[in-house]
Amino acid sequence: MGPRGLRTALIGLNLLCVFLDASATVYNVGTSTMPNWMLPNGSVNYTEWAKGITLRVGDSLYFKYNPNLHNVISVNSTSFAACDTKNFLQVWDEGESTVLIQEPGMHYFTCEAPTHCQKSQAFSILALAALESPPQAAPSNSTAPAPKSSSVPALHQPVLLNSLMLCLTVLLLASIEL
Ligand SMILES: [Cu+2]
Repeated sequence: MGPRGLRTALIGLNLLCVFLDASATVYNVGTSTMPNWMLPNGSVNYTEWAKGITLRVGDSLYFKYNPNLHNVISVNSTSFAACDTKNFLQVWDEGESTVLIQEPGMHYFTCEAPTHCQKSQAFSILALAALESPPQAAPSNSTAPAPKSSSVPALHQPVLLNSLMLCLTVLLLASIEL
């Protein structure tokens, strides 16, 4: 690839970085207080929280919890309805988990610890396709502030910054090649 090809590739990469930064959101589950994944104690209602989120494929859910007390499991709708934690689909247990949403549709999360699902440490959340418009919001134009930013209760900035830094690092390395 000549310098011209490299330059074109670099511009493409730059656009991809801008797109990734603008489109992917990391949501703190439930609350902005840390840890955020716990037995509901009156201050947090995961089901209500999930209703206020417009989740899209490519977004992530951030769980922070005491790994001695809790974990995160994804389950199917049947297991979710029955609080059956035996047949989970995936498990995260390191105390800090960023779960990337890879498919549209309903996603179901709970904790494997006995009775925690029954005590409402559980929620279901709908994921829209990556570029789908939310049902209630008109497409935003470039002059209006994005409606998403004002309604997002808790954005986990460090993770977003990490992905941005990764993009910038790749760009820097690519520009050195020029
Ligand atoms: Cu738990």
